Amino acid sequence: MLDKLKALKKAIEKVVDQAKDAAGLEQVEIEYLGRKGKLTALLKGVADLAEQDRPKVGALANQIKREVQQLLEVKKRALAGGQFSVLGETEREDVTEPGIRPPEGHLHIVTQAIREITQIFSNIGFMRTRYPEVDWDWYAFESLNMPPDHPARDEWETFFVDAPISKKGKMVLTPHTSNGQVRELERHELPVRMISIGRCYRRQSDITHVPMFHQFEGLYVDKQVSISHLRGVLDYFAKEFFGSGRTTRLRPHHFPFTEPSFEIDISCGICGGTGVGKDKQKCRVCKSGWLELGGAGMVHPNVLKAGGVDPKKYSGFAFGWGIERTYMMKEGIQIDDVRTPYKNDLRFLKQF
Ligand code: FA5
Repeated sequence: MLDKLKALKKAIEKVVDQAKDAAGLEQVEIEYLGRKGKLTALLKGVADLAEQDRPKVGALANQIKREVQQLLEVKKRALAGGQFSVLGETEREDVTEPGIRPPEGHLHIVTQAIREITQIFSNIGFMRTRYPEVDWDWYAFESLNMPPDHPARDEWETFFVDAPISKKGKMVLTPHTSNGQVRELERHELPVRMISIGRCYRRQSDITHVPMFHQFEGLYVDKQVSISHLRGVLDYFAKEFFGSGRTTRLRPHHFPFTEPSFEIDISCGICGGTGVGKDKQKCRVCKSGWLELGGAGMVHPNVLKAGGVDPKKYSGFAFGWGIERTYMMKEGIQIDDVRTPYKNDLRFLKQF
């Protein structure tokens, strides 16, 4: 048995050496190591040996099997390497061949909306500004005519930051972009025509609310600014952004930092302003044919004062709208849940 094994090893070494390509080598492997291979048969025969011979012969048989496997592997690599060196000699890279285009992304729909909104307002002289997303309570609430304990603060469901308290109060994740109003007035450059766009944070999540969203805040302060100016600017924006077929309405409302105050609604783009969805049930987005886009009003005298502006000489209007909701209401955009753009589902995002 031992002699047979040694002879077989020699025979394998010879045929492996002579193999010219991968197919030939595979043939050798099948012939000797396959299920019915010659070496496999010898290995099986070890079990029939007398008990005292089995350990010695078994060990040698396994050792030979390992050596043969190694030999095959080395030869396989040698043949593959050879193949590439031949390719290197016979083939050339064609640098004129068109490349493979990598997948290309695009701006997120919120960024697209921010750019469009910025452009529309810049056409009528509003300058884009940015104010902190983490700000003092003074700018987010108190300077806006909302002293501590003012009940209106509840509506903003604010995240407070665990930071040292300063003269300007606690730190908050800004729940609206209105913190930019007094910050802009403090620059003392009148008249003001600001469009401030930024992220806002509130403890809310449902079909029309996300915990992180964006607002654009308009502020116009000059001599003799009236509600007509406010209506004119908002109508201009609505026509530019949504198209002439849509209508807006002002509803009386209360904000502590504007007087009088309004909420602005737009006819719903999902149900066409009817309030009834495709399933003949109430439209799941607006429920009434109108969707609230944001608030607006004439800047409260106390806010002008907090920003160092004399309310006897100057007046102004302000508005703050949600970008996600505004985009949802755009012509042809059928997004029926404000959370969808933030799910990072490429099948959805690729459509825009
Ligand atoms: C305000 O935030 C006021 N600062 C707006 C304002 C500015 C009024 C200037 C007067 C003058 P309100 O809480 O209603 O108001 O939010 C304004 C808009 O932000 C909403 O109409 C909605 O479009 C959007 N919004 C608010 N919360 C969320 C949210 N959690 N997710 C998505 N959008 C939101």
